[in-house]
Amino acid sequence: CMRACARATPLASATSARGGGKNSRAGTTKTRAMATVTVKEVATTPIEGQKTGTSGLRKKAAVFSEGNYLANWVQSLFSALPRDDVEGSSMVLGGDGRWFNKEASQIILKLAAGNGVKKMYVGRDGYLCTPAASAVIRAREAVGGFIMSASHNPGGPTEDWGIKFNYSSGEPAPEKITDAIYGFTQTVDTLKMADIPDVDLSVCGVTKFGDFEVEVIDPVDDYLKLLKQVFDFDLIKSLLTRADFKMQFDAMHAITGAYAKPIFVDVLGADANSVVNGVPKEDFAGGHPDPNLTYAEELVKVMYSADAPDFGAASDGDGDRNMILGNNFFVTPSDSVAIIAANAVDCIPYFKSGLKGLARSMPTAAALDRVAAGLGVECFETPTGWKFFGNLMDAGRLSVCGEESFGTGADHVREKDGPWAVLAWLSILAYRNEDVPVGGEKVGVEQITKEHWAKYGRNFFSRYDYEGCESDPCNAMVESLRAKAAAAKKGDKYGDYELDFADDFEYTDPIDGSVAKKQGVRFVFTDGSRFIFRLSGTGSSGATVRMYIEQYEADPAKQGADAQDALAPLIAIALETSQLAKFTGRESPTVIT
Ligand code: VG1
Ligand code: CO
Repeated sequence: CMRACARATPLASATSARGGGKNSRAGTTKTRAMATVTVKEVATTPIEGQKTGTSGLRKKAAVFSEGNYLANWVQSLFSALPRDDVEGSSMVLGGDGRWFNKEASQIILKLAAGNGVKKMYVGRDGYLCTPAASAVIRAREAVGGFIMSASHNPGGPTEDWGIKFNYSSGEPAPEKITDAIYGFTQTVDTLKMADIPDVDLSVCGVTKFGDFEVEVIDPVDDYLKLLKQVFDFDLIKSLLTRADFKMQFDAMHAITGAYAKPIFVDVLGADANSVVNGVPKEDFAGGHPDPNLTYAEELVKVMYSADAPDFGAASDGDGDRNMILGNNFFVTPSDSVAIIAANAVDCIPYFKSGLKGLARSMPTAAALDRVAAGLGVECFETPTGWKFFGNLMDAGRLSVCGEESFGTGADHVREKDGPWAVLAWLSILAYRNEDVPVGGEKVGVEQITKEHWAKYGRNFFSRYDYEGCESDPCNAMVESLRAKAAAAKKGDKYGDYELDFADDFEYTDPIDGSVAKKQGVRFVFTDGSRFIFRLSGTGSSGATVRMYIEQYEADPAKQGADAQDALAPLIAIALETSQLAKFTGRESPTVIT
């Protein structure tokens, strides 16, 4: 791979010029040269079920840490990638700091060296939030990168572990690659493991083993540099240093703890108390690092209290999700991406010459479509999962996109980006309050959202999750919904709603023509209201049913309603049509967002 080999970072060339062996930057850098790497061929046998889901491979940590489970998958990945991509390449490694990441890092490094990778960039302590990993892949022109994370799933020895591979523009590997990996996992019999010692990942610097080298990098630097190019940091600082502005960012003891203080406090001047649960823990302190109204309850409590801060936000395990709250106010992710898009050109320098296009995943409410129509740009509807946005971005047709599952992002990287979404909202707030004197009537999150509804209409949205169900009855329910959708006809009545169409969502990628089928059964009504059912592809065991409900309201007088009240009739119809209670035995969901 020409691109990956042609480049040497200043640090790497400096250390190799000296031939290693000395501390080149006291306290932070060490260099160690070793003889040529020998590769051991370790016999292994295939393990069942190593199929990548919506976002990487996720299993119980106990499964991943047992025997060759991880090594088999990583070896299969190296076998699946074109030889030219791997041989002599640079790759990136990092993760969300969860239990087993340290051991996993060493296994991945040995396999990378054994399979011909020339250089690995590793975030210090094995840390890289998912958007930062994407940024590092792009900044270092690496051929790809490993992200050790099960994202919003809990961590620890009895909880989940996961791994994703992102390709050279920083995007989650396409299904073509993940399917090939799965194929190799069914036949893998040899692990190519370099015979090298464990590498100390706690200190930045280069360690050389013959032709192979590991460079431990600061997990924040490349990413922060990029964010500074995207946003007007002075503008945001003007807001965060106001005496009358308070924010609270909850890192949920996950990876954004490593980013929040350096970015929000040290660079942007927010009060040190603005960051809570800011120390990453291997088990997320026993929490479920999923930023929604159920699991981020500590933040929700503060934001719904009498003296709530002006702005609240939280992020998930690997830092790609975000939740946005105002003083006693919650912004749905579907609204959030629409509001960011509507304000991007005015408030975010990266977008000042206009937006190329917008996109959302299919179950995400269509608020964004209305912004696209207003701006006169394309709007794409993709299957669930970030991997479908990358092609559109690479083709220069997509600037801002989002998912209802608290994922929001743009084409500065190829992942959803939690801190980016927080900075986008802070940019909007800073812009709207630039001329408001301290102590004056500030424009808040609620006002910005309500103004948006008044202009574009409100898309009421809710998602019900039924977690930890048995797989077979859930599959049977989806089968039965498919049959009902196939049999349904335009004009059929569902209560007061009249059917426009029903189908199982299928997506043809406009760039490469690849087709993704069976992406969710949807019933769409003539007024744009919808209900959708699909099964989660990120769980580590059992099944999770997701039910998505949306209804559009153009009348400002009715936009203030509670979403659950506004959606109640449609929710009842969806439950009746699916026979969910009968199939799953569940009377109520485990999470409502
Ligand atoms: C969920 C969300 C999806 C998101 C995916 C990965 O997938 O619905 O929108 O892209 O998680 O997010 P599923 O298949 O469980 O519905 V993360 O933060 O886990 O990388
Ligand atoms: Co995540």
